[in-house]
Amino acid sequence: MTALIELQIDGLPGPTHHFGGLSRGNLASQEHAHRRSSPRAAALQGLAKMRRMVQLGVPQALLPPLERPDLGLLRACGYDGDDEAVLSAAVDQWELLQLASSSAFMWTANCATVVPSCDSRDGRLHVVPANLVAMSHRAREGRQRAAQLRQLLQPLRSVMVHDPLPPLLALGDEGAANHVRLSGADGIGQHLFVYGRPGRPGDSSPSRHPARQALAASTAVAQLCRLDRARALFVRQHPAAIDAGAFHNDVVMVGTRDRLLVHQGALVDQVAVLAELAKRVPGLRIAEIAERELPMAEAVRSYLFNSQLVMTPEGLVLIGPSQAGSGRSLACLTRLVEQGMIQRFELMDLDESMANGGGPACLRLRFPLSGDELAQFPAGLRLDEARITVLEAWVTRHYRDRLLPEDLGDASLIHEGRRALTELSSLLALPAQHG
Ligand code: SUG
Repeated sequence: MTALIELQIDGLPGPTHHFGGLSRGNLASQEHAHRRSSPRAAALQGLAKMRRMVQLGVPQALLPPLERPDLGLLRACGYDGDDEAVLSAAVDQWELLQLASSSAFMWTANCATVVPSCDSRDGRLHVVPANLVAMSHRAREGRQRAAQLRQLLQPLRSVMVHDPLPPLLALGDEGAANHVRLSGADGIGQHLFVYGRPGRPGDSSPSRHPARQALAASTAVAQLCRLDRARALFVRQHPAAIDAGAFHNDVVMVGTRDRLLVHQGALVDQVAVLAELAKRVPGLRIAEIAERELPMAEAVRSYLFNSQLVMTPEGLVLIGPSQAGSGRSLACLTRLVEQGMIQRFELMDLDESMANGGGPACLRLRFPLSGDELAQFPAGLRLDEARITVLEAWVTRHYRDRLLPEDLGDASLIHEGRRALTELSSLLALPAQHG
């Protein structure tokens, strides 16, 4: 059994990072709607997390931002002329302008589902970019990411980047935010796919907030990834969890290898699901946090479960958001250390991302790779501390310190964004990307 190395691929917000209030059911996005944002702080906070990973000895890479404003979207709506004219003409179409300016691609957990080559029947590393159709401001990401990933991951011989699933609500796919790969001592991967939309007879809908992931999408993704049925389990997010603000399963669950941390109210039939997982994953250790220890509403506020669990030379370290550093969330973390579930934890300030509902785990996509695959991974995307220092200077040069929603109509953002991306491509020695 070849040992898998988990590469963390983080996204970065672009220069139009703002609080659009665009995600219904995402309580932080609603609460911070239309406040002033700091694209620069958002990017620097993300880079600080990446730096910490590198310092911990965790392999880390970066996925460059997509180009925004998305003038292609505006042109498709009939706005024409040169780029400035297109943006200026759309200024009174407030909602459309926000959709075109969304920087939500920064949360790369939603970018794709990844199945390692040791788990697929054809021995390929499968990447299925998520179609993200549930939210209009994210639905353009899928095809754009697929094109970007195909271009950037070319050196990886085993990789197969699929097309996103067809853009149907009934095939709504949110990527790795609703997928957990576990493996026990035998190294065999077990894949937990969590769907939210009613998918089987008798499934009820959440009553307050929309569910995003469809069962049909999860099964399609598993099929595209050539996963044997015996390696995949399809389970349902609890509608009450969605109604409490867990719009993605990774707001109430995180797992890796033989560890699973989960809130008691995360899933329908949770007792049976956890028993089945324990059967399938030899040596699996489950920390199920009870409602009385940490009420669901508090778990959603602190984003405790949206932490990263990373393997380091000193053992499994949990990287969580600073919001989890007090009250009952802190007590849970302390207990996890005492129980030996994790070696220790560190909390980070990711406030600009958190204010839009994105914690540490939302900001990264995990690529489980063999040693050979890691060696083939594009060097331009890999990060070390020196490169992160260069990127911090790049952010400071190109990202505004403050952005108000009404600034989104400012045509200079088009040029600022392009200059930033062009320079990033040359800093990382990547092929230039536009469109
Ligand atoms: O899709 N927020 C994102 C947050 C994604 C978090 N990802 C994971 N849990 N994996 C979303 O709801 C808010 C954008 C705004 O309101 O401007 C936003 O899209």
